[in-house]
Amino acid sequence: MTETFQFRVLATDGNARRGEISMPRGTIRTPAFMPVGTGGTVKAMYMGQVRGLGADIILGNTYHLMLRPGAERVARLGGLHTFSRWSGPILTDSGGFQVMSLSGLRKITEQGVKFRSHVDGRVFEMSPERSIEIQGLLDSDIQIQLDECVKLPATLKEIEKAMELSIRWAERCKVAFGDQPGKAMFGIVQGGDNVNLRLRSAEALKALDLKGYAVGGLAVGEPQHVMLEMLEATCPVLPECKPRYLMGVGTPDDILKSVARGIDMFDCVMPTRAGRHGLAFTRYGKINLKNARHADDHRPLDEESECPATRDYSRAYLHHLVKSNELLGAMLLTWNNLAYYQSLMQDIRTAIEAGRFADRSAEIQEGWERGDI
Ligand code: PRF
Repeated sequence: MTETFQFRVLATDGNARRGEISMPRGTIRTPAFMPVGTGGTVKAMYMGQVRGLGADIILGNTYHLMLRPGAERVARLGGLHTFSRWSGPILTDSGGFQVMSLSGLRKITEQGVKFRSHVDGRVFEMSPERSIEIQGLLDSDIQIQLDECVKLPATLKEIEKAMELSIRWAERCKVAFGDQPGKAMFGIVQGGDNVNLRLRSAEALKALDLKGYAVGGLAVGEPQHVMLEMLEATCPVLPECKPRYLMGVGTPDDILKSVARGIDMFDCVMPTRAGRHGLAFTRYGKINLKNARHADDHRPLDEESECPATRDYSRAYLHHLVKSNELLGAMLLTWNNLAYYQSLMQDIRTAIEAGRFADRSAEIQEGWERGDI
């Protein structure tokens, strides 16, 4: 642990990087997966369980927390770490993407975004400066610039306009963030599915000399090969000595392929949300516990796992819980899924260190394809 925010690349294997972010609240081993704790909770999990699975950092959302319970209130209650009882680093998303995907009636101007809350219909305004102020009130360790993310497909003009606006907002966020040695503010590369726009965005942000770079505007409707092409174009332009965070991605397969292209950090609702919908991620691929074929299956999801949810409960019991809409079903499957994601990240980190990332990726993919029966 250190007083200042630092990133070191410890090993590389092809374009894959094994690194470490050190900051006052803890060390983040990369490639890292950040469980999503939108409203100050990783749904259906105790923070102790999340930590126990090996998560070094979790994500929180400016948008949700500003609406409820309110950023000033969280600050009065001691900040998000004290409030939620997570003592490690927290990264907060800026709210731009959630405004686009969740709120009703929104208006984007040079000044910022104006939107209607999905909670109670109240109208809010958020400038890049206010987003950083809120993230500060939450006491977020890694803050993210306000951006405009367009859903794909979109016209070149729409993508370019949002990308240019995001660059200007990055500059304003950098000024608003100021000099905070123990914390970081990341910029977001935008540019949709266009390589030239991606390169322009990455170059402009690089010139701002930020402490880290997110890649946004992907996994928003385009096929996987397009996302990977954008990463292949973008990552080589970003500084080698700064962490790279692919926002809102993804499936275990997306993660393997993005690490191979130089991404260091991920977040996604997939393991937590899928867990609440009866879907389990395992070494053998995805298992839908709603399916009647599990009703008499006494086997656990994976008897070799160290996670109690994965190792100790029969598929028949999990099927029963899911079918009866029991809270414990969501809890056990979320636990299993986050355990799988964290074990995948550890597997990836070990493989990069050993210089066998490509081989290990192929083995992992074979496991998913082979299945368990
Ligand atoms: N911008 C922000 N948050 C995000 C995204 C983005 O483009 C995405 C896109 N996958 C997920 N979360 N601010």
